[in-house]
Amino acid sequence: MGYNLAEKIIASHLLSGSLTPGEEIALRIDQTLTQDATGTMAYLEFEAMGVERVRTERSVAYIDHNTLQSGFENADDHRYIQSVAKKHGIWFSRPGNGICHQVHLERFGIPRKTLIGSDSHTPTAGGLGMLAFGAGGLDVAVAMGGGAYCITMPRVIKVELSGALQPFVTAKDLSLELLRQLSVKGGVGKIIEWGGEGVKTLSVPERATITNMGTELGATTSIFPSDERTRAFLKAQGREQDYVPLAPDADAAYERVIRIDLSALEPLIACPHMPDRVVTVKSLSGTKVDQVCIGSCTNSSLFDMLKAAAMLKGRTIDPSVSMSVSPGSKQVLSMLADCGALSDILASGARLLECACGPCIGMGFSPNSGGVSLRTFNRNFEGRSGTRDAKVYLVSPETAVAAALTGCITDPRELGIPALQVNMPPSFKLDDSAILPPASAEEAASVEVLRGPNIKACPKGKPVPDSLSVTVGLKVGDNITTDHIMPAGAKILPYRSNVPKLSQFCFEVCDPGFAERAKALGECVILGGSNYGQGSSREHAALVPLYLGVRAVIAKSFARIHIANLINAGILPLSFENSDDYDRIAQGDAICLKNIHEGLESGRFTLEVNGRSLTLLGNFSPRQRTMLLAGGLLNATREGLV
Ligand code: MIC
Ligand code: SF4
Repeated sequence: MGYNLAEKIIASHLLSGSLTPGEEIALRIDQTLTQDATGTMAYLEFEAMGVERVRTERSVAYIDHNTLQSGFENADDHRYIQSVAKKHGIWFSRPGNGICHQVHLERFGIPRKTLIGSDSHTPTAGGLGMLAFGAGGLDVAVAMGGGAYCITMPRVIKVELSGALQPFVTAKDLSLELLRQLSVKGGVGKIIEWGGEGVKTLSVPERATITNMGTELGATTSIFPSDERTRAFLKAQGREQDYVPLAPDADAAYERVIRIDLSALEPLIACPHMPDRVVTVKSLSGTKVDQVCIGSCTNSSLFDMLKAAAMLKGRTIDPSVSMSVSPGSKQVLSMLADCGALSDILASGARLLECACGPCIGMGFSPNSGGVSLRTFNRNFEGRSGTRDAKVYLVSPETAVAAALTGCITDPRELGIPALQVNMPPSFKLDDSAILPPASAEEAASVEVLRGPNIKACPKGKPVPDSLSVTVGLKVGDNITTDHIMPAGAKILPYRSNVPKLSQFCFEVCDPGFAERAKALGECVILGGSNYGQGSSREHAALVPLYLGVRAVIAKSFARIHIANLINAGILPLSFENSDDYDRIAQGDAICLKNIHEGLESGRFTLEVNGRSLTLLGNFSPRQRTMLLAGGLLNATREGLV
């Protein structure tokens, strides 16, 4: 049997395990990336490991999330990341240079290589034929130190594309269509591989939009072949030497094949507050819109910006709409300026924001109270925009501009604008002056690491005990995101390196009293529904509960990166054998878990609650058992156990 794309890269990077789905595999990692909101913690963890110089082929630290400096915190963290990167062999992308995924695609991604990043949208690089995973900061720190990245071998599904996108229908609509079909849980445990004749019609930035949003499906990663379009993109980036072809073998096998005819797609929109609440734009036609945002790692390429500019040229946005445009990188912004498209955007009445995540993570530009915001982003979780009662919809740049021009949700095909003719340039503007190289090995010793007062110690994991008698500190429902567990936004993000302060906001969206209650309880467990912890890779969604005394999370099912982060933190994640048992436990109940150590071996645990005995499951690999018994990955690494 031949190999598919994912198997080819996995086979060539496999350190242990086999390509059997469900088995734990250890992969050699060629490249890593971090961003600033998760990076400070990742580099503190890296420092704690005592490795002098990164052992990857390329590691890059980006500053793109915490760019509002309304106090010393973010500026201090940026200085820390810059100095620690310089000392340990890591490239540093300065604030203003762009969003990590966009810049990595432009300047560093290489087909057939492996990449892990402390950001859940790291699979964006799959648009270039890279096998790229979002991971917790600690996993990235371990990979920087030359350690393996361990995951459960996923099943690989193929999406076979035919036809070609019609005018005003985009790669974003294709992503939304897959979310409509599969839901935010549909990709869990799977790699999504894109193939078929239709692939040739998609440029690398369009492919990157699609692999970016594979994260919203819960997929382990997504990947496109590396072909002549990939070569053309790399050549235009002055990196043709990085081109390597990648195609599946003719007899490659897939768990399932989904067929999509690109020609049959139409503009789609995801409704509040989940990326899979997808309907046609037409069906919401006429809904009043208050705000429109174009940007984020999903839709901020030069291609996306040029399309938006072409639609805005010579037109003005509706006076009732506030519109922002955040180009994905300095390269995109300066090329927009050079060709005059930036003037068209500004003349339309849109506001230019810096090349950063910005409104996507609530770093400014929050909507008005109860406002309707149409965004070209990838997530619309409740409260994420910074305005609790805002209604955020996810759309393509074309649909976003249509709403900005008319003041209400509008199918862009109905504007009467002729089909857009936007071609990628034969060469991009190359200026890497905002990417600082690390110090040489000789100079490194004299580089001082600069730490500000916002950096506080990381909480220490405790070994999982043999029995646990605690209270259910919180009960939540299905699809709880990491934005619920550990909210972000301009007010909270500056405390990412200060867990005690950050802990005040834990679960604030669901239950503002949780943090105080957990502290009063001393130790507790959390009860969750299905797909618990979906969304971001932020390990703070595990570290903060650890700090608050959470010893176990019992849920119907977990999202991939979050369950890894819980285990890395030494928090026991267990699921129900019978999911109806979820209804038999209430917040405030006293529970007792006995013979946990035996359960770690057998995969079965007994929970006593309200006079009943319930069975919980937890199938851990030997490595995961070691981590849980050591109180997390950092302890296990320090003790030389993994
Ligand atoms: C996000 O989109 O939620 C983030 C902010 O980029 C996160 C990382 C973080 O929380 O710092 C992600 O996607 O992993
Ligand atoms: Fe930044 Fe938003 Fe992308 Fe996360 S999803 S990396 S916050 S742009």
